[in-house]
Amino acid sequence: MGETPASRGLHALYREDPDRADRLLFGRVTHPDRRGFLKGAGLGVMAALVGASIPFHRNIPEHFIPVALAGEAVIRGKDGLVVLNDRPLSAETPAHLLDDAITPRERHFIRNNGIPPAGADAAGWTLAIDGLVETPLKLGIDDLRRKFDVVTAALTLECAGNGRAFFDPPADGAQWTYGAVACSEWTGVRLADVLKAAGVKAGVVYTAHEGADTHPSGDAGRHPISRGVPIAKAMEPNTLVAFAQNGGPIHPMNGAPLRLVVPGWPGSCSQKWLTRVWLRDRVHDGAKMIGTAYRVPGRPVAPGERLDEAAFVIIGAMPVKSLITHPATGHRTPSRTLEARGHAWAGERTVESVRLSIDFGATWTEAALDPPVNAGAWQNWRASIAFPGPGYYEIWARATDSEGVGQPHAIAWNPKGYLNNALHRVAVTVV
Ligand SMILES: Nc1nc2c(c(=O)[nH]1)N[C@H]1C(S)=C(S)[C@@H](COP(=O)(O)O)O[C@H]1N2
Ligand SMILES: [Mo]
Repeated sequence: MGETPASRGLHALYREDPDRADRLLFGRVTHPDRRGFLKGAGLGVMAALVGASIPFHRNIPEHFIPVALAGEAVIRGKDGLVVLNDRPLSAETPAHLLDDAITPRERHFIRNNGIPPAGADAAGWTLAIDGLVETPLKLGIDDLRRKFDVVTAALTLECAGNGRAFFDPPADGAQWTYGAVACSEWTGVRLADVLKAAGVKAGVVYTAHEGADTHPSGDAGRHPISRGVPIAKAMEPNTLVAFAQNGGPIHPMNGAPLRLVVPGWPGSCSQKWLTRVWLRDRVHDGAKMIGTAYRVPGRPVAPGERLDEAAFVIIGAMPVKSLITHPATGHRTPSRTLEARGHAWAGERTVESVRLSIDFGATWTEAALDPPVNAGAWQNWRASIAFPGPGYYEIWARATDSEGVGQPHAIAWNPKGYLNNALHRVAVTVV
């Protein structure tokens, strides 16, 4: 439970290695003859980020950062997200902006491992279902709508690296604090129905997912990310192939026009810009499935301990966690009472209780906790808090799941900075 590390900022990224920054953010390749000339997909990405076409794009100098993106993140259709930048665009939502029961599209975090496709078009989109199936399918989004039950569900997505910023010793990767989690309402079809239509052959063990984004290296043969899930997880009724978010189009950075939503598992299983799901007779070995990606040691380890790759296991269901979305940390108030509220979720389990403490964990009181609106949705909680007098307080929240497993006070350290579900604390000063 450490300090929020200062974001390095886009400018720092450009200072360290401007060519790499260009490539990571915009897929912009510096040509020796026309240095910095931005075109094609890179231009599309920049236009999508600033929210308009760029009439004078030919004048853009090399290593240029649109002022709209510098400092405070201003991403078209996004509100108040903080850009992290050691990878292709990643942006998280401050906890107090996640106050809504259903996360608005403009506050859903963004985690890109590659260069998003520019101008992804719903009309021409196709999803291939192949591998170990009776009948390989190619389906447009209209086919999905027409041939299968269309369902809507509030589904929690959390990056497995959420909370990595607090690791000590630090872990490489996007330095998420609390805000790589969201629960939007997704509309689409059940992946199970689509796979059944193709006919799942005997011996299928795992799915393999592919999307239309491209690798930051520019190598067309490499996927930025291609993960999968055990076939049983793919066949669960709340694993969706989604074409709408909160009743409207999916945000371009959240995978429009088609994505998977696999609630309760690492966000990385929910392939964005989904073009293909293939079925395999073994655990998928695509990009970010192998080595130590999205894996944790199979046993507790000491902070900083070095381990053999063989000691790592693939992350499945995410652990129990809670977030305080009101008050915002740093809240100052003359009032001795306030209503605290937030969300809690527990992978494939439900949350049984959320308890709050204002005395650094000496005593705890139970918050009022709603059931999930549907399987896979986070649960909302609220509690009235009374402070004994003026001074500095911390509100601590601790959720316990349906199996009696609670959030830890300290991080269960692991080398890649995954699964930090230590309890959330916010500072409140009563004046
Ligand atoms: N095609 C594609 N799908 C992807 C990713 C990506 O980089 N490319 N990132 C994954 C990761 S690591 C996470 S946490 C979620 C984040 O979804 P979001 O960006 O919509 O919040 O998308 C997943 N799906
Ligand atoms: Mo992620």
